[in-house]
Amino acid sequence: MINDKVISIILGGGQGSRLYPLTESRSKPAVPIAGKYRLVDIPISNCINSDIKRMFVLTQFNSASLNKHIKNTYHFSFFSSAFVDVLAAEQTMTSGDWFQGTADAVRQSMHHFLNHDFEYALILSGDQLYQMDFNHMLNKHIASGAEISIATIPVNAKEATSFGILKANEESIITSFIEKPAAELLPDWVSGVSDDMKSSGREYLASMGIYIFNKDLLVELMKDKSTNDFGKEIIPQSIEKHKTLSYQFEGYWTDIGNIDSFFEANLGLTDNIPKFNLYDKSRRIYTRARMLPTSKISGTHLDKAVVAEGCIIHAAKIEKSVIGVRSRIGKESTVINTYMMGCDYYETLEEIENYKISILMGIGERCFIKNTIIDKNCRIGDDVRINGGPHLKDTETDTYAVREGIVVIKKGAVIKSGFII
Ligand code: ADQ
Ligand code: ADP
Repeated sequence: MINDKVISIILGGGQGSRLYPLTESRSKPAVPIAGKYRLVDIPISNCINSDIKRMFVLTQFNSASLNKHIKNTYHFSFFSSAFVDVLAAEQTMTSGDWFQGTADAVRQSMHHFLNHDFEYALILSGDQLYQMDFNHMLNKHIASGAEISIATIPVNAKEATSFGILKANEESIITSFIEKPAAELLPDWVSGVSDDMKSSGREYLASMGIYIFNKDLLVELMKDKSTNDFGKEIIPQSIEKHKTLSYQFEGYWTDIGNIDSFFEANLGLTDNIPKFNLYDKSRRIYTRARMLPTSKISGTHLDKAVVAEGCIIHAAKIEKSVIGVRSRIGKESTVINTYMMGCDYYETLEEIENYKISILMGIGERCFIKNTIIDKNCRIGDDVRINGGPHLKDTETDTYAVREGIVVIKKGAVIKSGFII
């Protein structure tokens, strides 16, 4: 089987984290999404659903949270060759640095990959929301005789400046590539996308940052230590020398690399028909089975609410919000346009009675919370008002940050009763 000849390499995140403060105390792949999953569950599930069973997650630092999640979630049969290995930037005889970029991350981990038998390396980003069968791409890659394949998707002019943009010929072979072109360069990069796409303004073909490399070529390219990045160096330098296929993807795909897009992607799950389908049996998204009790909700008007397991909710109203595992929300509180990640554990009745701080985990009574991300294990008192929106300037305190109008309450923060943002 062709999948047995593939290893997948998941790029778990660099230093300058655009998801800060969610990445203040954990590595990017461990960031909780959609109420019960972690970012890394998306690429791993896509691999499992494509029967690609050998996965490496490259991360900048070895967070306890990521290791615990992977160890507790992905148990494969004793007789299977499947594994998910977390490889953190490490000091070796030849390198004492953190990963300098995506290609450097792959280069520094190459000795681990070479312990395995493979012909193709599937390189994936760790911060994208999509469901894709990699076998289609793999089959096209092999059939075309390409040495590199890049998954691509049509995008509009506004999006085009933040992606790698390319042109391909009639055989879908890439003829030119530019990483994140300036807006004034765009007119030269209108590509051969379908009329349908053109009429909806999606005239540019963007790289999804998903690559297949033939092993021999990858080994060769990694020998050149002057290249640190796939998008900036490896891809633009390779297309003239090596046959590179554009594999155009038709489904839903979104990059969730910053707070704004992360927030939108999570709230998108509350749509009547979400673009990202968590209910598809054949493309299941896996995560840790927590064996939590069902959620208990009382006196709450719920409208477009996605509520995970194990919650205890007495709120007056929850609208267009994702409420994560073990969340507790007190009486007469209103939660709108909010992603509440939930809690890692419950406080026992004993702890609650003897609690030194009087603020319990979750949201207290009579609060109003809008346009907010509440990280795990936060304690929000009574009568708190958090009204995020474009009127707020970017700022940061010990307990929260504002990014493009979205208030992010930091993990474990205590917000006193009556506090107003
Ligand atoms: P970006 O997403 O901007 O563009 P980059 O910042 O290199 O590129 O990130 C790619 C992936 O690698 C992300 O998942 C990121 O978290 C991870 N990553 C970054 N640096 C890393 C490091 N040092 N170690 C480990 N992981 C790291 C890329 C391509 C574009 C393409 C977009 C699509 O360069 O051409 O259009 O992806 O999203
Ligand atoms: P995150 O990824 O959100 O940063 P972690 O994965 O590090 O969080 O923590 C989640 C785990 O930590 C849970 O499985 C929970 O069992 C455990 N945990 C953390 N703090 C406590 C605590 N005070 N009491 C009991 N369990 C805890």
